[in-house]
Amino acid sequence: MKKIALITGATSGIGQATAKLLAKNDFDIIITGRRNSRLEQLEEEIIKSQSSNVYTLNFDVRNKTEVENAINSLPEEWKDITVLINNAGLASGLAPVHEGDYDDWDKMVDTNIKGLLYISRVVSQLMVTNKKGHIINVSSIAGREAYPNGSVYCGSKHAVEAITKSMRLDLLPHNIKVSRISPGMVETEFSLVRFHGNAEKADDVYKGFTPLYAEDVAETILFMVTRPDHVNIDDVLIMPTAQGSARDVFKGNGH
Ligand code: NDP
Ligand code: 8X3
Repeated sequence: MKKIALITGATSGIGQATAKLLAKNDFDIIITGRRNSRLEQLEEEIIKSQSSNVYTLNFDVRNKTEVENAINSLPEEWKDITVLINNAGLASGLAPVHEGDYDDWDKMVDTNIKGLLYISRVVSQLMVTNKKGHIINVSSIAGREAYPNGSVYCGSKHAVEAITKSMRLDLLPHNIKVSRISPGMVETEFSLVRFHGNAEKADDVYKGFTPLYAEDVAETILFMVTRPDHVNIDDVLIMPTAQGSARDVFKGNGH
């Protein structure tokens, strides 16, 4: 077996691009997500075009029993996970706090914070036993800054930033690297999910400038996971050229 990378949320966007790129670069990969047909499609595509092995786990990161059962069900040779990319996440809704939707809030907190913790708990335990590993948490510019109507999403990503810093210290004695990558606007299914499937609203978000693409983030993740053993890239903030802060996007030079 080659080095094994587990990517959460590999059915779309950043996770899917990262799975493909790591498979192209000598990793065996474990792909996860809720939409099983997409996982099957991705597995088939990678196996056809790469020499990498792929293992598929279909679960919801919000359900800690599903998370535990999924990881425990891995064949022994697949439990030697070298890299964990905690990517699964979402924004649901965009509303001021006094009009926020409780279901949206639960989804974001349960996925972005609790889901990330559940999977980290189980996989980091395996890494501690193996005395090696690398965990990359996908945060966001929303983890560094707050913007109107984004209190819960921004709060969840601020939590990811803090959790990452503590994880780094917890896992320091165990030879396990911990990093975060915080992208600005990336054109994926993110806005479609945020606007509850409204494609017109989602498309508008990326009009008039060139956003990041999932592949831009994947390439940076590849760089992070291929540094020598003694190097940990702690913290990456990656933005579109046209975006200077969470709220400052210059429209006019792009597509
Ligand atoms: P996408 O919507 O394209 O992908 C999100 C992925 O997360 C999907 O594969 C989805 O899979 C998975 N996911 C969501 N909820 C769950 C769940 N409960 N259990 C398992 N998997 C889940 O968005 P992105 O690729 O953009 O998002 C990836 C990460 O990047 C997120 O954490 C997001 O917050 C972060 N991010 C995104 C930015 C952007 O502008 N796009 C900027 C900064 C950070 P499925 O639905 O099949 O379960
Ligand atoms: C996703 C990007 O614009 O909502 O994290 O902060 S944004």
